[in-house]
Amino acid sequence: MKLRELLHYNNIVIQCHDNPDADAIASGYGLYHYFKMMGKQTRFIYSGNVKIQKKNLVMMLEDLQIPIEYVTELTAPDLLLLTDCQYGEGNVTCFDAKQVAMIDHHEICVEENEFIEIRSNYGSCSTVVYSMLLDEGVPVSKHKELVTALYYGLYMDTNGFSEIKHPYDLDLMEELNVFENLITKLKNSNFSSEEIIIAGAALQNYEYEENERYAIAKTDPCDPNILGFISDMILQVDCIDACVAYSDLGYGFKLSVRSCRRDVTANDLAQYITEELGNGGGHKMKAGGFIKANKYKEAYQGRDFGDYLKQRMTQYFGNYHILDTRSEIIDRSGMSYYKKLPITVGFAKTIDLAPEGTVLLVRTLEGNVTINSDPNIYIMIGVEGEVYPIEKEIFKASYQVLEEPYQINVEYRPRVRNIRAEEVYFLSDFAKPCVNIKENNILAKQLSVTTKLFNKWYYDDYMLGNVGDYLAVKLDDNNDAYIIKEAIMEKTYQLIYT
Ligand SMILES: [Mn+2]
Repeated sequence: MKLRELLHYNNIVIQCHDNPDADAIASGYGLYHYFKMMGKQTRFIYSGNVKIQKKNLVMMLEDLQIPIEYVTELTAPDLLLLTDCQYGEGNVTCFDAKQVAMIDHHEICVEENEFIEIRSNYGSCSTVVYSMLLDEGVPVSKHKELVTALYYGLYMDTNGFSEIKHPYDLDLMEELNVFENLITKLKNSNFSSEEIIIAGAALQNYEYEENERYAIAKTDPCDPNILGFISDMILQVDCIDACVAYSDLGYGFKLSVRSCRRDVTANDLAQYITEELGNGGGHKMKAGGFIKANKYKEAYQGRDFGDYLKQRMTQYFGNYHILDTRSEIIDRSGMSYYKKLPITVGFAKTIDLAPEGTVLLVRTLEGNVTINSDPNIYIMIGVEGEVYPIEKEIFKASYQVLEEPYQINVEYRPRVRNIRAEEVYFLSDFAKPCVNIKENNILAKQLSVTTKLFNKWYYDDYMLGNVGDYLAVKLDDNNDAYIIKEAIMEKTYQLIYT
């Protein structure tokens, strides 16, 4: 769904979930701003049993002059546009409307159609709205109130930017035109005195698992932002290497995950815990997650959530294999020969992007890659928009340049940031297509256990191989091993013989 597709409605009501948080308010305000700007008759509302009371939210509404209204009744508008929630879910009051549309970043709970835009891999709904506004050509950065609201929405939904997931989240986090003083004020009126007591109680009563050195802390109902604070503290305990803090919000469980183990990233752990019940993600040390109450109930009727969590953690820690190619020989038994298919990918010369010696930050769906501009270094762009540097010599020996325009169709087009000049551009605008010409055979087998692979490039981080993904080795170097994701393997390699 694109925002411009909703412009034939005249009477539009934006509604966020009951008991709105900063993200719900900010994303709704972003939408309100857009439809107002396009000359529509627009209202921004919320309902439920309670009006907004939290100090920081009241301050946010006042300082940014966000025209949100509390209502208990609504005359059916032409379009009811829900944000940060889904129609029919327990956390939002349902009003009648001629047409209902929704924008959200939680796990999808409704049937998809052309009026639904749900991006579960985004850290906040503010980020979804931010990218949708950019798609409509709205110069978001110029509207200081708007950027500040969206920035704060993301800040609050990701535990102070620590549990960020998507490259668009990073783009929003780096917006500069925000009211810094207001942000500082808001950040420092985050907890009420009751909430700090709740945090204290959670810190006193966490559960500890000695063998795997992890902890689980439960809080009484509170602002989910307390969770990040609690998990950050617990992780610093000398005998704890991983932890989860959680809170039962009624309509679901909010989780904050931390890890400092080399073989467990918080991101993987959060994804594993929330698998099939919600969504989770973040980074190496910090991640967050959410599990929907109804999905949990369906699957584990009546079971204590703390018990579930403990069992899930035990399962996680006991169920993966670690492979370190620097210290062990890869077992080739059961591997088959595969040939790399000639596939068109993209490349750009770093020197075309910035003068020699410039540090370039390339942002992709998988994270940031730092590459120096150098006449001998090119940047490859893979089929999924993944990016990696390659030496000119190797490139020339392996690829043939094609004389046609380069096209890329991925969720997030890689962006290049010239840190010195503070300029941002699309990598694809500087890229040309090319195709591999070198015979590039490998040995590979499908994994039957979750595998975490360390090699000479992945020393601090591992490459994660799930069941079904492939463990591959180069023919000429037994210890040059890596993981190829199942979907990528099918697209890029062909089986020669087993
Ligand atoms: Mn949200």
